[in-house]
Parts: sequence; C-alpha cells; structure tokens
Amino acid sequence: MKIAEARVIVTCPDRNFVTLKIVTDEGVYGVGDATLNGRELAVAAYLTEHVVPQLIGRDPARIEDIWQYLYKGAYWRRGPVTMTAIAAVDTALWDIKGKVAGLPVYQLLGGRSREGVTVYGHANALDVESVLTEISDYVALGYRAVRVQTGIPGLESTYGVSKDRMFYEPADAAIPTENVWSTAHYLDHVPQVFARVREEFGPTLKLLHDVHHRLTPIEAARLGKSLEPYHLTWMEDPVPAELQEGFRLIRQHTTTPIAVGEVFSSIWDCQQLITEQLIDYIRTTVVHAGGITHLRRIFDLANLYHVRSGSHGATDLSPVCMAAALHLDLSIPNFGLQEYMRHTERTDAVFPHGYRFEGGYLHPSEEPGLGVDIDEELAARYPYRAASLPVNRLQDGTMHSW
Ligand code: KDG
Ligand code: MG
Repeated sequence: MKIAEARVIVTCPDRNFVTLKIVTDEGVYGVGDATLNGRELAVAAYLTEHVVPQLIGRDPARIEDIWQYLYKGAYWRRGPVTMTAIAAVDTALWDIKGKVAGLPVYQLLGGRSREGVTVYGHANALDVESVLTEISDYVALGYRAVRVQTGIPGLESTYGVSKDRMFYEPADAAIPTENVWSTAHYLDHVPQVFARVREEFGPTLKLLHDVHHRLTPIEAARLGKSLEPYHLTWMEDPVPAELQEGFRLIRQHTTTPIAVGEVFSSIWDCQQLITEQLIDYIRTTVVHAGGITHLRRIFDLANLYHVRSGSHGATDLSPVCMAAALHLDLSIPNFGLQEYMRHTERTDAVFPHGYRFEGGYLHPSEEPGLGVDIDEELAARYPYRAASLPVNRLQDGTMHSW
C-alpha cells in the first residue's frame, strides 16, 4: 500500500478548521486535524508546500519512520506550525492503520485501561450567581468535573468568559480584540467565586479554573494558597510557561494542583516540569503536540513522575482531534481528565463522528480507525474567515501575556 494523495481541507463551519486527508492507492483513507487557532493558513501552507509532496509514494504503515522523517528531516525542529502539521500526518496514518487492521485505534494502543473517558465542561458567566446556574446545567447532564470562570468586577471583559453561551469562542475578530487586565481585581475575586460554588455544590464535584497565563509565579502562589480551602482539581496555566523553573516557586507555596501544556508542541517543552514534578496534569494535545505518536511519548514520561494527562479540548480542536484524543485517553495508564467543549451543530455535521457522551464520560467510536470523517462537500460550503485570538493589556496600556 502506498500514499497516493494528500489533501488539505480548510473550512469554517462556525469556526476555522484545517484537516489533512491522506488517501492510499487501495482507496483506504485517513484524516488528521491540523488546526492552529488564529494561524490556520500557516499550517495549511506548511502541509501543502512542504509535507504533502514528501508523502506521496510512501508506505502509510510506517508511522514511526514517517514521524521521524518529518521531524528530523526538516532541520527546523519543533514549533507549533511544524508540530501541528506533523500531528495531522500522524493522526491520519493511525486512522489508516486502524481501518486496515479492522480495529478501533485504542486497540492498537494496547486496549482499554478504563470504561470511559471522564470529561470536564466549561461553566462561564459574567457573575457568580449566573455561573452557579451553568454548573447546575452540567451536573444535570451528568458531568463530574466543571471548569469555572466568571467576569471580574471592575474589568469590562475577560478572556475565557463568553457573554451568552455555555462555551466561549476566543478567536472573535480578524484583528485581535483587546482586553484589559488587573491582577489585583482578579486575585481578590476568584476565591470568593469558589467559596460560593463549594457552598452550593458541596465537596465532591471536581472544580477547575484556568488562569490563562496571566500571573507571575509569586502571584500564582498566592492564588493557589487562597484556593486551597476549595480543593480544586487543578489551577491551569497560572503563569506563561517558557520559564519552567518558575514553577518551583509556585510549588513551594501551595498544594493546589497545577495543570499546564495546552500551548506546548513537544516533549522538550515540558521535560523539566514533569521530571521535577512541578505539575500534576500535562495538557498537551494530539493536534498541537505531534500527533498520537508523540503525545503518547509525553504521557509515558509523565507516568514515571506521577503526572496525569489532562488534554486540551476546546472548540478550536476539531472533532478529528477529539476522536484521536479519546483513543489515547482510553488506553494510557495515567489518564487524568479530558477537556470537552462541545462543537456547534454545523461543525458536527461537517465532521460526522461516532464518539458519544454518556453520564460524564466520552466513549470513542468502535469503528475501525478513529471513527471520524469529513464531509468534503459540506465543508466546501463554509469558506475560511480570518479570526484571531485576543490580546491582553494592563490598565496602563502595557501588553500583558494574555
Ligand atoms: O485556542 C486557544 C483556546 O483553545 C484556549 O484559549 C482554550 O485555554 C483554553 C482552554 O483551556 O480550553
Ligand atoms: Mg486553557
């Protein structure tokens, strides 16, 4: 069997997605997600111009070798654009391997380690009382874990909080929206939110919070400490993570667990965080961290150091990525949680899939391969629309990290 063709499909069924479809000379095909929010066309061009011509004629069964070829062979290693492109190829090849074997991909990864994949949803609202209603809605749907975000009194808008929906759509304008940030307002408000949530929902519901990289290590240490009475499952991205040793300082001060890694593209980005046990959950994903092959390597390293998986699963990760993530989540020994922000009906129609939500768990499809597809005719009806992630400034106008 040989790779005969590879197509890059860009579509915008309510948001932009980039998908790679690899077709073999025997007619079997596989799909991989290549979406990099706000930088979609960079990955599409990387694939079309540089990767696809090198794939034609290769044996699709040689997943590891093709991964190494694309990673090492490019000379320019790592980086989100490169690693997202490699991820798309890798994911599509796993899909093909599953279809050829007649098995769902999780069976090729060692089989089931659990009955279902525990997911968390996003409760977000402008004020505390409204967020309580959102949390109740998730509990009623069977969720066991909920991420809680609210608006901050004194700030007009806050990243990660939508005005009218259960999920938020951060890439909202071609030229980035600008938010204004105040650490003082934020640190004062967040503990009050969680005090109220625990009072209402009791001690067992898993609660999470995303800081979106907006603090310094000492500020994050203070936040973690002030949240200890409410025993969060995790405090996410407390600081920008380029400086991995900065997490030592947070760790020295608080027992609130830490989750990091949605922006990481390789094992090298989290090596120190994992081996020094500076984090509790690693949030790298299939699409942004080199596909199933490389993400499994990261999770295996994490397993040695008591770090669990907690993969990113916002709406900018397509159903193709979600399907792939579920096969990995089901099979690894150190699974923690999977983020699950639902897609819109239009997105679901473009990407027909067999994974399903039931009682707080997601279950991957039992079909051979990943159990997800792309309807190319429907996809063609939704052309690309430029959309960027917002930027964050301090009240005096200084650029902030998010
Ligand atoms: O593309 C960026 C979003 O996926 C990100 O802002 C979502 O932080 C996020 C999360 O935890 O889901
Ligand atoms: Mg996040």
